[in-house]
Amino acid sequence: MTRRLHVAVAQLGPIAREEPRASAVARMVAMLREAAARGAKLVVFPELALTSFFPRWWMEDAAEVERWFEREMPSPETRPLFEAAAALGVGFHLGYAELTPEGSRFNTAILVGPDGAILAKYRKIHLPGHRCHEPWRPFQHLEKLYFEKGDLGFRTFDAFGGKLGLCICNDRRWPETWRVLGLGGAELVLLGYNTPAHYPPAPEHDHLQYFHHELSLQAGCYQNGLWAAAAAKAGREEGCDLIGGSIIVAPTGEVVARAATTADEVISAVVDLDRCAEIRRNIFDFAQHREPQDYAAITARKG
Ligand code: CDT
Repeated sequence: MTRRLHVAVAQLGPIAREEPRASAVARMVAMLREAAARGAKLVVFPELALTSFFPRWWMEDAAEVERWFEREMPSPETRPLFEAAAALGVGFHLGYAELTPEGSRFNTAILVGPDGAILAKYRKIHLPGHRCHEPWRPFQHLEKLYFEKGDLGFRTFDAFGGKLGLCICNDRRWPETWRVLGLGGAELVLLGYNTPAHYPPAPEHDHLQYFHHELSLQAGCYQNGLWAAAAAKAGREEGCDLIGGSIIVAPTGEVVARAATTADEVISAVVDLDRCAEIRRNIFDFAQHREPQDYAAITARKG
């Protein structure tokens, strides 16, 4: 008896600066239907999936910044996604900019069950980029300015017949993310990303963007014996190229599904959660082989 979960990743093509949330939601509902028609039970949407990737713009007016954030979830604009998913009996993962009642701003992801109820929430911990306007850049990356560091930790959740973990974009590059989720027993990690193809501080690495993305995912999965499903916001968005490459990766580190475009695209795979044991009972049997007394530097110091 294996635990099989049909997972889809719904990659989004670019979202224009003035594109209303209702349009992005309609695109996501169309992909939700396609995924459900294939038999998927869980659909992964990208990071900040409701709008253009706004941290690329320096904005001084607080009201201009706030318009990118969600005060409630679901909201009148996002409710159609929740209703369509519940009608189809499909769960989903959604990234969005969250403004809390206390006024905190987070880069957030939620996991929604097949009945439309929010099961889990994660707030991005590794915020990349910078805090100040850097006009020399062709575009900004102001996540450190517009978001606070997430305050929910890397938790794991019992859902969809397994143990799920969430992280967001830059988190995927950090082995600590994967290890903490792995130690929490995660069998499937869901994540969304917006990764520019051009990295202004080190443009000599531009040609490696897809490689570093897959390298991070494959290493995280293999070294922790878990699955991952990663959804891109991709394509030329307001003059900025975002990589595609949405993938589903097995606990062996093998890519089992990969997007072929940088547009709206659904990929899917049947994920056997019991395959995590192939790795976890062998090469990375944590209980047998980890030596945490020699890892103190990881939490004792930052850099
Ligand atoms: N969204 C996000 O975290 N993007 C970063 C871009 C590189 S750092 C400016 C990433 O790690 O993909």
